[in-house]
Amino acid sequence: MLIKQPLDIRPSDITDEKVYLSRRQFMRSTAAVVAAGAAPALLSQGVLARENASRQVWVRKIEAQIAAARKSPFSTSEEKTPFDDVLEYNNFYEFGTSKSDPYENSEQFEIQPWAIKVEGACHKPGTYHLEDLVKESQLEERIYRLRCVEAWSMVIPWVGIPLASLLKRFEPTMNAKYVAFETVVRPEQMPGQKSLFSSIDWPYREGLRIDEAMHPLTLAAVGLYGKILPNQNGAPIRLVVPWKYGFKSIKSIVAIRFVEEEPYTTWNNIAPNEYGFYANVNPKVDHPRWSQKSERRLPGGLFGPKRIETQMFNGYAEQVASLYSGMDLQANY
Ligand SMILES: Nc1nc2c(c(=O)[nH]1)N[C@H]1C(S)=C(S)[C@@H](COP(=O)(O)O)O[C@H]1N2
Ligand SMILES: [Mo]
Repeated sequence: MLIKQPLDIRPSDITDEKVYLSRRQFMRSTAAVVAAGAAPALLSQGVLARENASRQVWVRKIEAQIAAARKSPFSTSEEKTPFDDVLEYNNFYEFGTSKSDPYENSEQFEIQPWAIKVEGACHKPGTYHLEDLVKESQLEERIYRLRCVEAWSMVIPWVGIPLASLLKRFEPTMNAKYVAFETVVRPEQMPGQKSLFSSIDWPYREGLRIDEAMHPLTLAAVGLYGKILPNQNGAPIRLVVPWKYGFKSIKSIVAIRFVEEEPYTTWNNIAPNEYGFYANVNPKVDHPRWSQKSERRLPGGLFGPKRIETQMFNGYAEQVASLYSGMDLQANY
């Protein structure tokens, strides 16, 4: 019996993640059945080794492209948050709700191959393989401030594709007023999605107005600190919208949908009075339970936390304020 191995599967063969996943599960269970029989270990090891090899080839390719990323004038010269802090202090509820959970629980998460479903108001809907999308893109390094709604912040050197250039390939139509994004659902690899106590109705969903999505600052990140994006930071592809609270920057994206109405977004739906659709960083609009006037910049100093003032639009007002001219930012928080 012939079973296609990952190395033989070309991106064009991959139609749908579900199809792929069942193929992979099939391979696993086949391996398991064979393992129970005559020539066990060798065969199942062969399958795993090929999966590993395929992943490594992919990582090498993408990291070569990351190394060749173009520097951006949008980068801040502020001191970067050290790599370890970026890796070990995260919000990624799919892996658990405490800050160290994503680091501790995401090691088994599989990022290759990765398909993205593109739907809605565009001329080129379909299922795209991430490998193809990245291969045909010029990557940029963007050192951005990241301001979480919980009032902590970091400075992170991302590498990615300007979202506008990615979205333009799908040729959105005039009806595309918003873009909706979804994170993968994979409870077998994401313990937070199995939790009975989760307040989130999976998948995690986010969205932007089309002009926000097309703004030159908006990035689809595939790397950070010159490496492929770590699992806990939203591998293999996540949004980075630097003038908005961190929860808008959705991780591990598997679906992009061009829509006419403001889409469902996860935190806005859980607590609309606390988390708006816009979620622009704004020191003048406090969270109902805490002030947004200042933030804790990570890491802390020798003598305790480093408190700094929060800037309007997280310091990107010059570039983005015009997107909201005439809008009441107290009402549209
Ligand atoms: N799918 C998904 N995306 C997510 C989150 C999440 O829980 N799930 N958390 C958000 C929040 S609240 C923040 S602050 C940033 C954190 O990104 P980082 O862990 O890479 O610093 O990711 C955002 N994207
Ligand atoms: Mo956040």
